Amino acid sequence: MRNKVLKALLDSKGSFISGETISSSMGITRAAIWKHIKSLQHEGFIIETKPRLGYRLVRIPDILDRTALLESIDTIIMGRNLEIYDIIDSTNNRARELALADAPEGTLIVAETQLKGRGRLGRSWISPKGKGIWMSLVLRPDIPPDKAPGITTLVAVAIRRVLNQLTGLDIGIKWPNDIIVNGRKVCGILTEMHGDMDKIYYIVVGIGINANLEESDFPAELTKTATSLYISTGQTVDRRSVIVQIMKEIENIYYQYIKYGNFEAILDECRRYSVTLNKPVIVIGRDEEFEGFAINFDTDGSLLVKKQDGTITKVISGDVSVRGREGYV
Ligand code: BTX
Repeated sequence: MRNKVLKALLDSKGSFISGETISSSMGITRAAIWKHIKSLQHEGFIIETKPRLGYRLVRIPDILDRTALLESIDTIIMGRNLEIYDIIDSTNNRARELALADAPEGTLIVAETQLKGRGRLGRSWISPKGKGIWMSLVLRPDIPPDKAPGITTLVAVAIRRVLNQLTGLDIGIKWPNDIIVNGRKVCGILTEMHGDMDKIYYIVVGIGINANLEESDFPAELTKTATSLYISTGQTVDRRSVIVQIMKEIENIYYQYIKYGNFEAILDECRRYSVTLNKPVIVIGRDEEFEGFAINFDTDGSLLVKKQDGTITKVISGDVSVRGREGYV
């Protein structure tokens, strides 16, 4: 009922809607509606009430509300099957669980906080409550498994576009999975795949965006390498708009790619905004570490690194980290 009352307010798009209209369309008493209005106000929704005119939704609070988010998402597939959690271990875990239970492509899991947010190679991802965007998207691309790393590239390109459009900041892409502002990580992408030799069953793309975190939200060891949109612009961002626009942008780029297989344009955009290319880098693998110069991306999105002896090594994103020789980027 609470969601239905909220939906009626959202549908009237900033105009007044009378208690009578809501009550007759929903078949509940005006007293019951008043009770839900009061509880929505209590949650932080700003609702103006006027005798004879009724109710008007003035502002949605910065909580990730499923009804409000679904109302704003204007995609056909991405994010239409949506779960929102206050607390979760990891949105990637839940997405994987749903993917294994046949959840459709585009299923999106969002959480206010994660207790076991994770990065690549067993690293952890801090996810303070209500400050960031911690979400995972289920994809089922009909492409060969060796093309799966391209999905991370595509998502990075989509996120870079959206964050740049929303904040005007210079946003870079650090190969293979980080989004960078002022030399620091503002977003990380964790792509996990389940498939066999020749088929992908599903891919879960985990996206962590430091939206409104303050300096004090980061542990001391991250203050030199991590930042947030809020720290970089001095303004809080509306997390809902960020999610809505990212879903739209991923939908556009992803289906273009799946349909026409044109990865070159995506790679070109990635090259243009890369903070990794044309720099000395250190490649840290499980068993070895080497230095070289990042010269280009290969057609599959892997990184081509020229070693000092002139040989060129193809670095595949799976299990390596890349650091700039001068610092993090
Ligand atoms: P990564 O392995 O490239 O980065 C992890 C490293 O980044 C950590 O070891 C730490 O040094 C640093 N770090 C941890 N938390 C943050 C943060 N909030 N901001 C900046 N740096 C940080 C990157 O992995 C991929 C991260 C994906 C996170 C999303 S959130 C939703 C989804 N669920 C989940 O468990 N993971 C993904």
